[in-house]
Amino acid sequence: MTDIKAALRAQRIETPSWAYGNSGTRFKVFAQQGVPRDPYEKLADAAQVHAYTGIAPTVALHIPWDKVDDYADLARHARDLGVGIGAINSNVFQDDDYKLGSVTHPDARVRRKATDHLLECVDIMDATGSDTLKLWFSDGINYPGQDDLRARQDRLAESLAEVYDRLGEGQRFLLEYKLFEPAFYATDVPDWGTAYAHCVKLGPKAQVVVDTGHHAPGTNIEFIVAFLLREGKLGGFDFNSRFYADDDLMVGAADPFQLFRIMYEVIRGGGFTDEVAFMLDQCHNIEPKIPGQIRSVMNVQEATAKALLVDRAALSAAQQAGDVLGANAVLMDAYNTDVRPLLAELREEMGLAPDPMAAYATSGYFEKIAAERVGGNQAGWGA
Ligand code: AFD
Ligand code: MN
Repeated sequence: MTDIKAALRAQRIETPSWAYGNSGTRFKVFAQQGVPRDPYEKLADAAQVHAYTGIAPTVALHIPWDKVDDYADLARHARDLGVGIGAINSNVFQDDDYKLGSVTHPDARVRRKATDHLLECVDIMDATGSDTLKLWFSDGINYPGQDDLRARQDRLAESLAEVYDRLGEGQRFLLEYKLFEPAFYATDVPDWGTAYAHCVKLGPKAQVVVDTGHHAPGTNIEFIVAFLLREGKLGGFDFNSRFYADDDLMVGAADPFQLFRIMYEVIRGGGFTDEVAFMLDQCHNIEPKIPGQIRSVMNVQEATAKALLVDRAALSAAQQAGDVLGANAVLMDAYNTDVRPLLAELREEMGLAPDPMAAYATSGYFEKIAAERVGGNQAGWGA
């Protein structure tokens, strides 16, 4: 059990700055009390998640939502709070110019503008010391005939190649796919195969990020994880969960068994290392922001603990012997283990409260920010 605890102690989960701002659906964004007004306050809230879980030390930024005059100062502020800047997320989906696409747009002027933004994100990586650029393109078309599917792939490849060549030593980009939305007929990076193919062409600094909310219902995500790991192309995760589409629910909330199976394939495939970025990408609509992130981190931790409990020797023996029920039983034994006592023990050994949710709830932090953060512009969509 000591090696499992050591592995759990070393786990790192990154929270997204945009999780702490107001967010919602196209129908309504419900503003909440105490929401940050700027990236500095977002980092303060993210630092609370790390303070209570002990395994969430980095925060992903989103540009321009987290634009500041001095990124080195922002990185210093993060360090003073006990956290660090993680992945830099580009945003080529909210400018009016991008209505018909960004890097795949038919107009070369728009493509140039979008690619320049991606290059600016690499400049910010240099300033913050981030090693990871996350690229998600909302690019796509709504009607057959609207644009040329193949030409859009050519444009995408051209922009990706320019960004790839700009990456410095130790830097990489993670290309994210999403089946649909906001485009309704064809999305230019819709699935893992498209992302994988572009990354293979570009080289080792280009990898795929699996956003668990971005697949068709019933997709076997752990198969994708196993395959990408085997190819050295699993750059990381954007964890969340969904019942129907890209619902942005707390990871593990909709299907904890799937999260366990994903974490099992990560561990089995040798991906439980710093090479794979375990990031949350959840914009909660009605959940209180900080507790929603704490619970999400705990859900990943619980799935990981269960996956680490799998008796790999017994499983392999049963698989070799073609013992269908025996092999399944080995996996289910681990999944059905209540790991909460183990995690509570680990937290106490780490000098943390055994129940992070209860500890945060009674800390008074929410009441403090609700009282202090009055006025100003609350961060949210586009902020
Ligand atoms: C949206 C996109 C995608 C991306 C995230 C941050 O769907 O998941 O990773 O914004 O840009 O959720
Ligand atoms: Mn994502």
